[in-house]
Amino acid sequence: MLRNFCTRALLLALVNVQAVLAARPDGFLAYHHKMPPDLLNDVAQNKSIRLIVRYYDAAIDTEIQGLERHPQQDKQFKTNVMAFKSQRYRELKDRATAKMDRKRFNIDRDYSHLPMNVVTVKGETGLLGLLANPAVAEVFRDVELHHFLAQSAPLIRSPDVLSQTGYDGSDTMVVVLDTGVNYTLFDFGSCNAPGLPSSCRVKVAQDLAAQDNALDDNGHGTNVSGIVAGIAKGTQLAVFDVFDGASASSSVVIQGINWAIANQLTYKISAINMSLGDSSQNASLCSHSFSNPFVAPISGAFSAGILTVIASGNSGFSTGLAMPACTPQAVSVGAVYDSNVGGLNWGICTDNLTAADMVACFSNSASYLSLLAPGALITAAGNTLGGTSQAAPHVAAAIAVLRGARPSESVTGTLNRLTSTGVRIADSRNNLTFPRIDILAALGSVNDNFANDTVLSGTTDQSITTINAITSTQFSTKEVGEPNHAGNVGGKSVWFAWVAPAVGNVSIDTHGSSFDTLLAVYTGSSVSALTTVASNNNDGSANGSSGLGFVATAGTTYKIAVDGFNGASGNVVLNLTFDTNIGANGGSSTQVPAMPPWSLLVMAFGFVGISVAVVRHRN
Ligand SMILES: [Ca+2]
Ligand SMILES: [Ca+2]
Ligand SMILES: [Ca+2]
Ligand SMILES: [Ca+2]
Repeated sequence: MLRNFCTRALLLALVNVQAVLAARPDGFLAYHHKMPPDLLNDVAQNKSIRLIVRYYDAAIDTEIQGLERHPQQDKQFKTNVMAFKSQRYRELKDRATAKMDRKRFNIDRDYSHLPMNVVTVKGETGLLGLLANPAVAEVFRDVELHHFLAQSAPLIRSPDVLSQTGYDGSDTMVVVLDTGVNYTLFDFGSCNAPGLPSSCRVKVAQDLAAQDNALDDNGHGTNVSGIVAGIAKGTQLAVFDVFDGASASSSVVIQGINWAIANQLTYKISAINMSLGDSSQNASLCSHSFSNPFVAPISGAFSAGILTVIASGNSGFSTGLAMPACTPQAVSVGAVYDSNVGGLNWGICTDNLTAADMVACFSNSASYLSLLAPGALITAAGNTLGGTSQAAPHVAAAIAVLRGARPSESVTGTLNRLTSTGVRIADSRNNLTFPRIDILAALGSVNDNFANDTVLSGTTDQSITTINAITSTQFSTKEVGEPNHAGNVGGKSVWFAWVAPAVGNVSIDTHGSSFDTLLAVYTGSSVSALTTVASNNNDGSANGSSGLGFVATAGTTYKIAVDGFNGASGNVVLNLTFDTNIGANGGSSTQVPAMPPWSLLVMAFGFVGISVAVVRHRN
């Protein structure tokens, strides 16, 4: 009996905190799952508090999910779905807030495309009235965020890995939520106003926080925007000043995310960049924390086709990311040095030595960190800064480039490109490895489709020209109507085109490729109506490589397909040798008419470290 009593006493002690809550006449216990545990302190003595509120209705959620899974996803359909969602969220919020006691409840801010708004409630009664509303799913404090450490330092170049590709993020937009942007700078098109002149890269620039009458009163946003503009030289920008001095309210930042969702279809927004956060250390994804109001907004952006890129934070944590980088579906980004910049003291930590691809000591890391990118030291728009703030916009720009190249790819597919092709970098602090973005590798084989073939051309030197192209077939596909190359079903083809400059012997092989290849050469202008010139699966060389030869006709365009046996994929090495010795003149190389020295241009964007080589014979 006594023992039983002791056990019950212990249990009572353990539940003491809840018991106190339960004992309250106002019955907050029933709603503890909707609010941060210590929120009651904020409304003591009838104080007012501003809260971000998320509303939920299961029936609306089911309706929306059904529409988002609908097979028809053209622009008109997406526009209709977006309008429908906005309308349903409007109805949900109107219904819920109509019942509120206006003396204790005020709506401060609304988000047109999220099931959320920002309200002020007064005292325990006001808070309880809000929580008791069945449509209210949870409430968050409107926490203040800051932009991450920025340090001026001597100049290093801003890496521009896109200089050799045609893809620059054209026909996309990146939304930057920061301290604003000085769009009058040359980097943005020397604009007079957003979108003026029409070449101005910044199409939208607004203060969402209190108007400070400055384009950028800090310089942080201009640097971050400049990195995006410099890496994705074709993308447009919408830059919102979400900072009031040195801090940004979550509710204002969410306003920027809402704008991106509402305008995704208008501007083809591919990414949101948030080089901001708090100082918290989150060892795992912060999906169920009353301290993170960004879960629903970032999820909303994701389903609208927008990736939200967030700096991991500069606290030097090796086992945790800041909020909101910790949010599920956020693309969190840590920083590496882009070169040896000597020793650097960051205040919070010191790197005595630095080197390219070394993780910076300030860069927050955790097992779930998405990506690494250059973040120290980056000069952009006339300002040199270092931090995860500078790493994030490299990723936002990379996303713009990838989405510009493949606008209809899923955002999951785009992210997978970056994570699966990135260079693996070890973080010596926690012995974890993370992918450092490699935009060229992530672009994959841009010559996947027949219509996008990579044109091979080269300098001929007397009679023999050899061209080597390297590309990756990792993300390639087989098109409708595409023939089986060399008699095998394949599945991941890439296409090259080559115009024979004269009559001659052509030898093509895939020697050196990393997988069992199929090779076929065709003439014709449609993937479903091709005439086979030659094809081969295995020519007896290593790894199931392929090789073939034929006599080329002057001026004919040959379409060359490389696929993988039974859908295998990897890095393709394509070697083409053209010999005019058997040509019309029929004589030796010295009798071939001199040809103009065409400059070699192999537009093979597919794989990092593309090598293009002309082997000159018979000089
Ligand atoms: Ca401003
Ligand atoms: Ca401001
Ligand atoms: Ca293909
Ligand atoms: Ca083969």
